[in-house]
Amino acid sequence: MMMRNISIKVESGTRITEADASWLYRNAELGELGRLANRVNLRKNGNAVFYNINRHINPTNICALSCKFCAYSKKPGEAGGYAYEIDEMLVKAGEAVQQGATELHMVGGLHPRWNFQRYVDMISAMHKAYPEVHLKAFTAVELDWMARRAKKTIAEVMLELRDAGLGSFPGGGAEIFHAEVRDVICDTKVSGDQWIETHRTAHNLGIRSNCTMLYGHIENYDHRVDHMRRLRDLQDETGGFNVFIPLAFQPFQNEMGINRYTFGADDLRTIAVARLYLDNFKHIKSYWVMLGQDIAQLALQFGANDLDGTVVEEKISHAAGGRAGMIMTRNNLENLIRRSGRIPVERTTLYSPVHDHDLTHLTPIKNSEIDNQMSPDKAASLRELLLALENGDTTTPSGLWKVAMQAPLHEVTAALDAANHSTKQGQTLIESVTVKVDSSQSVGPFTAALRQALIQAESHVLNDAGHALTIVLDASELMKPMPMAEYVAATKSVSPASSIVLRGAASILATANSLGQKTTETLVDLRRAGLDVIEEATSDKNLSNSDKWLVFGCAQPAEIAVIPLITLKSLTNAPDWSTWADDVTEIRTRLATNALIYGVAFRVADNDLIMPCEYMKALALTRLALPSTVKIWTPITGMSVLAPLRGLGADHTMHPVMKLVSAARAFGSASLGFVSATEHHLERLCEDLRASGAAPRLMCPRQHDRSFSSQLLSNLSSLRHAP
Ligand code: V47
Ligand code: SF4
Repeated sequence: MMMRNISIKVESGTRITEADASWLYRNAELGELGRLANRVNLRKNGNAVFYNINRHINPTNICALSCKFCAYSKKPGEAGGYAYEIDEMLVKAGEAVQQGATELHMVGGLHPRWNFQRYVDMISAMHKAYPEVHLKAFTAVELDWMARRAKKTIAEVMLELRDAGLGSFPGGGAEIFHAEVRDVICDTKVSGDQWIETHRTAHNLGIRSNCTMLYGHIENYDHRVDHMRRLRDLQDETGGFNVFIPLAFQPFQNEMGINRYTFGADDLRTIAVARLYLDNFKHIKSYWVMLGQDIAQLALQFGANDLDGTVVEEKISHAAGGRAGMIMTRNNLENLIRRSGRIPVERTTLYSPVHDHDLTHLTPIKNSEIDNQMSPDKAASLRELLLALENGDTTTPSGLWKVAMQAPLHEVTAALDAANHSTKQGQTLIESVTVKVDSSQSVGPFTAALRQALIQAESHVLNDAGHALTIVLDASELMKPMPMAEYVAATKSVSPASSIVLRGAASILATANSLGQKTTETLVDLRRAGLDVIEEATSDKNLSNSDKWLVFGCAQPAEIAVIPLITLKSLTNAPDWSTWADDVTEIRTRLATNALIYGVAFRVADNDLIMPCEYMKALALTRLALPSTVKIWTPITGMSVLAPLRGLGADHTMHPVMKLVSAARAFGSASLGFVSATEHHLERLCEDLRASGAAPRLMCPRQHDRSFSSQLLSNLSSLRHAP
């Protein structure tokens, strides 16, 4: 009801209130919120997404203040401190101009020995050398510092800098305005009111500026909304802000004891709420440096219309653990934008297209993207297909292919929400914790290694959990001529309560062939030895479809469950939607006759270039196209391919891929599948899942014959959630 009321307000151009924004933050379904924000953005900015060619130059990291969140600053004399000479800055600026930069972004610490003239000289030298480049420099905090040192008013300082060649002010130093937070994280900085007053002064002098909000530390949603309210009020008064930039907190080396990145779901929510609440702002920036490229791209579907620039040398977030890389090329930026279905437009600092012909792309979209981009006939046929999917009707591979190729992401999520799948956004299942054993050694050492692995898994993850984890054996590694059943039996004897999974259908077929057996006979033997599940391996993609389904088909009478895999591969510039559509259709058909399809795993092919937007669309469509009775697993490893954020959280910060995992819930992901006991730091993973608003719940394959010990059950109670 509340969402409906807010939607009606937004659609009719009525302002939403602080209470509405706060409600959206706390209660809105992410998919629905994103759709609304996306519509508002399309209406304001059309299909174009801005980027710019710029370079950051941070003149010094030596700073008189000690903000608690800042990993960048150094005290005078402290190791690692630096202060560039103006000549050094000119060299950097020259390189940037060579590479086509239209903007230099300069902010830094409050150097105790720099007087105001130094800043004026800096701007003046840069402007004289490169008059065509826009100089966006100095935060309200630095301006206050200069004014106090020079005993001038802020307005005087601003005018002198402008006369020297400064173009506009960036949005830094805003952090969170509310005193409850500001007094804790940066009590010596200018107050929220002073920050606002400084930007008011700039706007009144005709100098435009940006504004930011640092979120994801100790603030709550009300503090964020209060922050945005003050910005909206000033924008009403002056209209002088170019853009709003939410800055996701980077959690290293701070004095606040926070070691968690913001979750993707929170990043996207923040972009969307900002787009809806800040109705008097034309632009919302998805700042890739803080968000990571993956979430930054998704944010373009949640209300953002600007990716910022090439950046080149960014020190503030990287000192604090930012993992996004420092440089982005024009090609990268354009690719991220194009592959999210938008049109890249290079902009100036003040948001005009650099090339006149790009103006034509900036046409607002009044109705839906479908209506805007297709003939009425095509749009009607696409709608019909989406409706069929929503109703659970069978769809042909070519129908699926067409939807995947043509439907914008949000049309798919709308159908997914309407289909009302049993998948609850709040829940993330872990389909059992797994132990993997090197099965390429002979049975004796293998058994010893298995014991060791179980002991380690227990101590590492589940304490005294009892031997009831899932054990995954890589079928392709088992010794030749393959006494597979022997290994399964050995595994069962070491750990009778565990579920045993063989990964790799091809090797099972090869075993049957080498033993001169029928596939069914081999599978019956394996079942007798204790095998519970066959999981398709990535390497099974070399197997023909009929051979694969021969193995899976024979598994059913042997009472072995199967987990087929859908791998999203890429063609030159897009996912291979055709193969994906064939795979989904095949599984859908098989589901009608095979009751032992335990789940369907969905992942991106290793080393393949699939974009987060494409992954989410494929996930939502896969969920839509398969009956809700079958679970879809989105393994962490299958998602980490997307993000350049590699590594498995071994440093005990948040699992880097968790940014995507939390966002994927809005696109139909409810299960991570098997999670490896050693690789994934299970306790931290569960803690992160909970912090991201999900309730992790541990499942076990073959529930009907699982025999968890009471010890295990009590140890796992913290992972459990009432169904
Ligand atoms: O004010 C400091 C933030 C800001 C961390 O105007 C941190 O176009 C995250 O304002 N994690 C400076 N953020 C950067 C800034 C900016 C960046 C890009 C574009 C524009 C623009 C402005 O960086 C500071 C502070 O809020 N910051 N430490 C941190 N650990
Ligand atoms: Fe200094 Fe800025 Fe860091 Fe605060 S955030 S300590 S003012 S460099």
